[in-house]
Amino acid sequence: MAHDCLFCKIAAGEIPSSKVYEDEHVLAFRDINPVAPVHVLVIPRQHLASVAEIGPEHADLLARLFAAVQRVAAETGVAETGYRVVTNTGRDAGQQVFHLHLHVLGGRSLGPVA
Ligand code: D5M
Repeated sequence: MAHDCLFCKIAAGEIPSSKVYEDEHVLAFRDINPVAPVHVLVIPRQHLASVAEIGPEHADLLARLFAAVQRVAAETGVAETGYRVVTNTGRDAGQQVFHLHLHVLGGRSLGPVA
């Protein structure tokens, strides 16, 4: 657990969240500031600051993250209608929380990317 990391604290249950899915390696919870009817964050329990810290040793973890994305999409009803997966990396992307997270967005037509 990284010192003073909000999402590590959520993963540890020290800060409450609206959980959608969890297992040994991955947690998914609703974004506190949703920008779409479905807006869920999928995070690894392991602390990685962003995409920039992913290496070959994280291949299994990435597969688990995307398996969780598929489950979240199914459980929130957007698997059929479609959804977007976004991960912000660094300043210009507007990353606010430096614990790797995938935004799963859906429930409305999302339009073109950026
Ligand atoms: O996105 C960080 C996201 O994290 C942003 O959409 C708000 C969300 N957030 C912040 N605090 C919480 C808590 N406590 N619960 C749920 N969601 C939260 P970024 O990609 O870093 O800009």
